[in-house]
Amino acid sequence: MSKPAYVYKICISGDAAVGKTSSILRWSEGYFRQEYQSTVGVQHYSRIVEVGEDATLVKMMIWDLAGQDIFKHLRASFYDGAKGLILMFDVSREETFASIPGWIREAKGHVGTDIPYILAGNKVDLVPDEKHFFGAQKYAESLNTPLLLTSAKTGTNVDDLFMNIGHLVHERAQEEIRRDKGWIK
Ligand SMILES: Nc1nc2c(ncn2[C@@H]2O[C@H](COP(=O)(O)OP(=O)(O)O)[C@@H](O)[C@H]2O)c(=O)[nH]1
Ligand SMILES: [Mg+2]
Repeated sequence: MSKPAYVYKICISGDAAVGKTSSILRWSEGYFRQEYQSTVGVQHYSRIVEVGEDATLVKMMIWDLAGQDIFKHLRASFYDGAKGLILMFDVSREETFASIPGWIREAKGHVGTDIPYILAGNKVDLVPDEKHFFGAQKYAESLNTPLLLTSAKTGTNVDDLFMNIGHLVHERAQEEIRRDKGWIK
């Protein structure tokens, strides 16, 4: 494969055990790991994908952070330079959805600028008949951000999740380039 034209850092955050690491592994390596292994510190995974109308090759670097509070001191460098954010909760545990505003505040505080983000309700395989997860759809609309219902276990919407944020980030980056060149104000 040829070289990517851009490299984008994208962070994924949310409470412990919502399925962040499983989702990244499903997307970047195509498998699901059943046993629980909590992420220690920061890890990253990447994949080269095509985005935009002209199928530009971009490398998406997904940064994964352990949700545990003891790692709070790592978070400034975790968010540094991020171009996009995935906020994940577990549709079978409402408290993980309740934590989302806190995760958004934390990311905004560290990143400093307004970056595209996307909401993901993971583990839909556990509650397949439910349609309204704690008002998540309304909440996403109020933030003007997409909500994807995913399952790292079955693979449902996982590709869509990462491609969606990839597109948003690429669009934003292209917009910034045009602005820098003075093509748009
Ligand atoms: N049923 C189900 N289990 C999942 C899913 N995603 C993750 N898990 C399980 O949830 C636990 C926590 O997942 P993990 O990816 O380590 O969560 P993280 O702490 O957010 O990185 C593990 O036991 C996974 O196997 C999913 O979509 N469906
Ligand atoms: Mg993890």
